[in-house]
Amino acid sequence: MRFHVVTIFPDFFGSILEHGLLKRALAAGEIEIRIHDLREFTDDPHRTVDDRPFGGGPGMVFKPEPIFRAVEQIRADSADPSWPVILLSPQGRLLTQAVAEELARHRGLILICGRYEGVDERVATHLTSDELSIGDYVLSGGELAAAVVMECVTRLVPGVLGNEESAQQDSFGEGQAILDCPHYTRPAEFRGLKVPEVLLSGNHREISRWRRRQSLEKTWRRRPELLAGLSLTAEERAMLEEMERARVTPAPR
Ligand code: 9D3
Repeated sequence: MRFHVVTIFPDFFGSILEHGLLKRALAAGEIEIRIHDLREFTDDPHRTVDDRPFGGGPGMVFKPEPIFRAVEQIRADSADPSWPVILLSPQGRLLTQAVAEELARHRGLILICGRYEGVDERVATHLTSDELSIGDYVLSGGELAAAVVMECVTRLVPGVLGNEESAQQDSFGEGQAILDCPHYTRPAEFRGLKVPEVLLSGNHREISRWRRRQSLEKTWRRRPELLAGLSLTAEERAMLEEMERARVTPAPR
């Protein structure tokens, strides 16, 4: 998988490439990441990437020419024309695990990071194949979002994760979205806080029942909209009915 990133902050990506999964995948040659400084694709002495919005209003807008030039040069040098060109913007469709799985099927991605108030709309309509947002909150630009896309797509590249950490086991993999159960490690008692007895019991049937119940309860409290997408066993449906009956106040946490 080859990622191209177009940004006005090329240095931003330094540390994320030097840690954890991305570092490992880069070292193993499973992925390549090429960062392109948008200002290199300007042609004026001030290396101007933005301008005032037509129609007036506050803020500045990324000009189309440097972005078109950057993508055209990336394509000419080292990208397949079929690779998606993705604009990271608050107006994009939401990045989900399903979207990441779809992106991971390509051999490469070209990611364009916006900034300021926005990007000239002709970039979205005539250059990019997709526009993605990572969630309903305001960031100052697309750089963090591009890093998020690279991280979650890289985890899906075959060979990047070992068997043990296989992406298939993730709670948001294969359409089964349920929150994870709580985890504990030693000590069995910490400042008077005890690990649930069942986890120390050695009874593996009871342990998996407890974990499933905890997962369901956490999902029911915090992300009830996810429950609709689950295919539940009779036992799990019974657990949920019990929670409803107990009318445990949907509390924070
Ligand atoms: C004034 C209205 N704002 C649009 C909702 C302006 C605006 C806010 C934030 C324009 C650009 C930005 C910068 N954000 C991104 O480029 C961005 C983003 C985000 O803010 N949230 C979630 N995902 C993304 S991906 C890129």
